[in-house]
Amino acid sequence: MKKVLITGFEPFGGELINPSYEAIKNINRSHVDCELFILEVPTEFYTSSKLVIESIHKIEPDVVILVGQAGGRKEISIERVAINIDDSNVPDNRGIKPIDNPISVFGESAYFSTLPIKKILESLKKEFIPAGISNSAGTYVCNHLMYSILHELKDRELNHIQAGFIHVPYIPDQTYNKQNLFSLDLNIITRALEIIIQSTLD
Ligand code: PCA
Repeated sequence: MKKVLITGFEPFGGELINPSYEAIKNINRSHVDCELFILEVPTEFYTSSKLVIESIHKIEPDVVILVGQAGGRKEISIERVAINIDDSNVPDNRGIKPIDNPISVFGESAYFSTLPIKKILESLKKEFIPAGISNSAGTYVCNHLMYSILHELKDRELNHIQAGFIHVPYIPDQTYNKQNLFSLDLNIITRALEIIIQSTLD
């Protein structure tokens, strides 16, 4: 049976929850045909990637799906690419606020997701879940984690491990006191992640 590592983030930016972690916790293991490992990751530039890299070497998964919150987005965003830059105007949960910093001095300018992004999109659309391909994971902790993992897999020649990043919108618990902000039900986000796992494995 294939092994899938799926990660979600701790809350950040004053939020009490992060829908990425809430959703991965809710995944119904009988809906996915794999051995599933879930991991909560701190919203911190350097510790996030260190922790996930350690877990990859320990678990030796076939697939790594990184998930994060993108408040304000109106669909499940299947990220296409991570870029070699940390640039933030808000501090991470450790107070770190890098400006124009390359993530890796020797790394490529960018790495593409190795998940089947178009196939995933089609599978989500078939179940009427709002979804799209995104061409920017930003320059904050999510992009940092996606870049670092794809760099590590390339650098260590672990090309058989598929990896990529999914951004999810807010859930209603986070938007009742914010005006005009889109949210998606937690059960829909959870279902989306089950579909993403399954269509990557199929
Ligand atoms: N979203 C942030 C970092 C943690 C998270 O869930 C981002 O998009 O960079």
